[in-house]
Amino acid sequence: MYDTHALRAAFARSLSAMYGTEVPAYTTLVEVSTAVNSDHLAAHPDTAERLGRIDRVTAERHGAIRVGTASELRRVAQVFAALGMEPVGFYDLRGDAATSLPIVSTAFRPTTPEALAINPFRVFTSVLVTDDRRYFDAKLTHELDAFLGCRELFDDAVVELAARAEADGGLPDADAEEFLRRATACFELSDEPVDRRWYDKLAEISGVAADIGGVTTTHINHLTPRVLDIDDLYARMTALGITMIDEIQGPPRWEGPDVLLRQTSFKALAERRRFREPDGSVVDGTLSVRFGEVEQRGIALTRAGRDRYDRMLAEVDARSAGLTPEQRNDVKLDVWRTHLPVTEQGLADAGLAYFTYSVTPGAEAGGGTGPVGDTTTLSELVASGVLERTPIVYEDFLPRSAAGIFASNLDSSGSRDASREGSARDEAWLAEAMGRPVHDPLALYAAQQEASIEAAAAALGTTII
Ligand code: OOG
Ligand code: NI
Repeated sequence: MYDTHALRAAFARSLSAMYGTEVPAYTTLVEVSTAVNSDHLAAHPDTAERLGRIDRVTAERHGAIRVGTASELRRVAQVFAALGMEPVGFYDLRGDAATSLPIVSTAFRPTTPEALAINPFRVFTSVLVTDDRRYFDAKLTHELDAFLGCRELFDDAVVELAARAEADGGLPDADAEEFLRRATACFELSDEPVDRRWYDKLAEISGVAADIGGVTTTHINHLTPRVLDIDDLYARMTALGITMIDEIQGPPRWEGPDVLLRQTSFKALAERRRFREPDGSVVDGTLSVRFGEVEQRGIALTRAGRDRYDRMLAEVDARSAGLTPEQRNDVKLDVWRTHLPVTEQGLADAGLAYFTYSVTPGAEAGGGTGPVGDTTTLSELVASGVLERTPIVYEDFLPRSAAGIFASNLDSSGSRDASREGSARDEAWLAEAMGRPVHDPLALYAAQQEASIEAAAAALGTTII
């Protein structure tokens, strides 16, 4: 029997093995990431595992996939449900000029600390907005919907096995292996010829639209390992002659705590694909849509922390127009030092980040930490050594970083007519399409923090404010 968590871990391994054969540079990236992590642990044994144990971090991956319709989304949600991965968060990447892609997205991931600890595999999943008039006119919407309506990304057998796995909390060995094999195959790059005229027509509007709606199958777009030191990773990949995008997205490297997410990527080499030409002949060609990405994760921010982060980004933008990536990084650093507390305690006291709290072993035994009053504050209990504070890791994505990763890896940025109306898509649309609720990521972190405080208060017999 494979339970849900074993299925998820096995699926992540299976996808990783498949992707390694398809994109050899991914294997290099995983090797370098593993070396960065073990060297970082050796150099900083006391602090390296503050944001995750080395075995979790080194096995950790996120993937990205893109689908075309609500019904494809519903089916892929069923596949992920079999793996204990639920939709978390709504991302609208059509937004402003900085995030202008005809898609909306969610992330499928485990939602409990226990499941995340076993295997945190997550997949950023985007769905094309085929009727957004800023990108597609009515005729093209019609053509796209007709094309997408004829294809089947996830066959009935895989969806049925997934539904059984979800209902039963796992599958017997033979069924599990069949499910894993079939589910992995759904994400392989297809050898079906690509209709050149149709693909190019969409690519003129948007590379993402072509990647999603220009072909009859889907594929895993990238698989991202996690590192403990992304600057070191960047330097090592560059030294190997692999050209990375020109900056690390998200927060800068600085002396304070890592928050949210830092990501960078390299463009994959062109991959061989077959094309069907307008005259019907099939010829070899290439497409380069898949790439390598790597990330370093930091502490989850509260609503207030996230608002501050967004204002900081806006300040960085305002101050760094026309600057080089190095100069932009200096601006970021200055903004960080001005606006963000430089310690975990500072973040906690200002209510900017999420933490869990646990009673220290000494305090539990009643040993020497002094009396705990009827009512105490969290910071007092931490300062007096009664409680230990541990950061909650950010398990989600950042729209700006995602858009930056998309944009820097597309052959063409495409075109968008901002004067036209977009079409309505929101979290409720997403939930309705999938027939499943979409979790609010901040609510998940807040509940985890709250539960730890309640448990600590009960153990100490005090009220914590
Ligand atoms: C998804 C891009 C977003 C990330 O890590 O922010 C993403 C895609 O390329 O389909 O994966
Ligand atoms: Ni990614």
